[in-house]
Order: sequence, then C-alpha cells, then structure tokens
Amino acid sequence: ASEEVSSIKESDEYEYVWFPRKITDLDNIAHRVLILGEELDDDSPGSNDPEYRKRRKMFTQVALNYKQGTPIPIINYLPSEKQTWGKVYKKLSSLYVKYACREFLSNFPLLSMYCNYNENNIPQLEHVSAFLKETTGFTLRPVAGYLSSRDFLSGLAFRVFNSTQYVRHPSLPFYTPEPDCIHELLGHMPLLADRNFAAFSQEIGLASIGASNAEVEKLSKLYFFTVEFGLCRQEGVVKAYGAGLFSSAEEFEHAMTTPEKQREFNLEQIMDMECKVTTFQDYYYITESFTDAVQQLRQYAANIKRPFGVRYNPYTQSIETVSTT
Ligand code: TIH
Ligand code: FE2
Repeated sequence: ASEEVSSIKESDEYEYVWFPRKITDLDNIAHRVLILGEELDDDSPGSNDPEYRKRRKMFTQVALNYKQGTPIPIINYLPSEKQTWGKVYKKLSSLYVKYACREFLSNFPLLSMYCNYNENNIPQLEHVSAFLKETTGFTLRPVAGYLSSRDFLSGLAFRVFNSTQYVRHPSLPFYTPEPDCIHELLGHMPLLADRNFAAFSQEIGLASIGASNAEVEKLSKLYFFTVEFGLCRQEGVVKAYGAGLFSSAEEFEHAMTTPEKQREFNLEQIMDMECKVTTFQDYYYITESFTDAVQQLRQYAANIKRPFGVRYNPYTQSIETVSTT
C-alpha cells in the first residue's frame, strides 16, 4: 500500500499522504484500530469481565478477516446481548417519537420491515448493508473498534460505512464510551438510508482524501458535531439527527431537555471544541436543516488546500484525482 500523493501543509512543504484509491484498498485500513476490543482501557465497561473480553476477541477476528465485497458474517448473538439490545431499544423508542427528526422517523419503520429491527432481534450487518445498498448505495464493513479519523472518513468517500458488530457491556446500557452495534444500528443506519444524508456523508469523506492531518482533524470535528451529535430545527422545533444521541438514552434525554446546552451551528466554534467520548458533550449544535449543514461543509471543503481535486467514480468504485493547476 504505497501509492502516495502530496498535499500541502500550512508551511507549504509537501506531506505525503496515502489514501485508498479503490474500494478494495479499504482492506488495508481495517486493522488500524485505535482501541482494540481486546485491549480495553482499564476504566472501560467490561474491561474486568473475562467472558466479555473473550467475546470481543471473536468480533475482532471477524473484522480483521473481512475482505471487501464478501458477505459480512452472520452473528449468533447471545441471550445476554439480545437482552441488552431489547432494553436499549425499548427505552430509546419512546424518545424517538418525541425528539427524532422526520428523516429518522420515516426510515425507522423501513428497517423494521426489511432488516428485522425489533425489540427481540439484533439486526445483522449483512442484511442492513444489502438494504442500504438498494436505498442509497451505502454498504457496511465490520470493524474491530475506533478507526483513526482519517481512515474512518476515507471509507465514507466510497459510501462505505465502517461498523462495529459487538454489543456494549450490559453494565452500562444507556451510555457507552465506545461505539457498538447498537450505536451503529439505531444511530447511524436510519439516516444512511436518507439520500441527502448519504450524499453529505460521502462529501465529508471525499473532502478528507489527501488532506493534511490538521484538515482531517477539523473535518472529524465537523462530522462529530453534525453526524454524531447534531440537532436541527423542524417546523420551529429542535429535533435530533445525531447518531450518538439516537443510541444513548441518557445523553439523548439530556441534550433535548437542556436548552442551555443547545447552540446555533457555528463552524468556527465547532473547530475549537473538544470531541468527548467518555462524557456528554459541552454543547449540541443546531442547523436549520441537513441542506444547511451540507452547504456549510461545501464552503469549508472548498478551502482545503490540496494540489489536486478528487471525485468518486461509481463505475469503477475508485477515487480519481484531477489536476487543479
Ligand atoms: N455514547 C454512545 C452510546 O452510548 O451509544 C456511543 C458513541 C461513542 C462515540 C460516539 S457515540
Ligand atoms: Fe458513530
């Protein structure tokens, strides 16, 4: 994996950044996870539970062995995992009706219908991936844990979403610091089935290709405060569209019932914010709509310095660079 391109740093030096060119190159980034399931932090839920750690190892193996384009292995979820799912599903369902944006609410029933989302069943990534492929062209890949921002965003450029497959530890069902399949399935999937949202996700991904580390960090903040924790206004009422809210009953309720923590979307402010994964966010940002968020992103992306332009070729599933000089 060594096709290299140059990108311009603030200092105008060239920095060589590798990026995936074809969709199968994504196999090269899958193993670069930051927090591996089997090396859980000491204070992470489940780190002192040997059975849980063993189970996580199995999921890590599935993710590391996965090859682009092959079916995602079907998991036989344990009764304890199904129980956690059911508990979270039930609690969150009552919050969706009150606080979720309309795009979420219109897609959720489709997931029940086509992907067997219900209180008693943990949907399979393979089935959800097939559904998304037909609705927005997104597909899923199993991943062992947190990828670096650069690796995660580059998947989006191909309309590929890296998704964890393990279930959070039962000790903390309503808020977990690590993404798990409950977060992906309830949080991300309903919006990845929305055309505008899918396009937005891919645009963030393309903007990250070949960009400097500093730019990628900024893009990941933008992603975090929109896709993960974003709020929007619909018919004058503040609603949620962030996946991190849709999967955490505790933070969801908190964000929606604490108006002093809701702020109007402000790109500069967001770039100075810290992304928190072990505690609630300091603020949740409200955009007028997705279209509004997309426009803000486009403006931002247009100013990213790169010595080339990028576009995605869906026929060959590859990223093409185009000369801008
Ligand atoms: N805190 C989220 C949840 O409890 O579902 C999981 C997330 C981790 C990172 C972003 S969202
Ligand atoms: Fe997420």
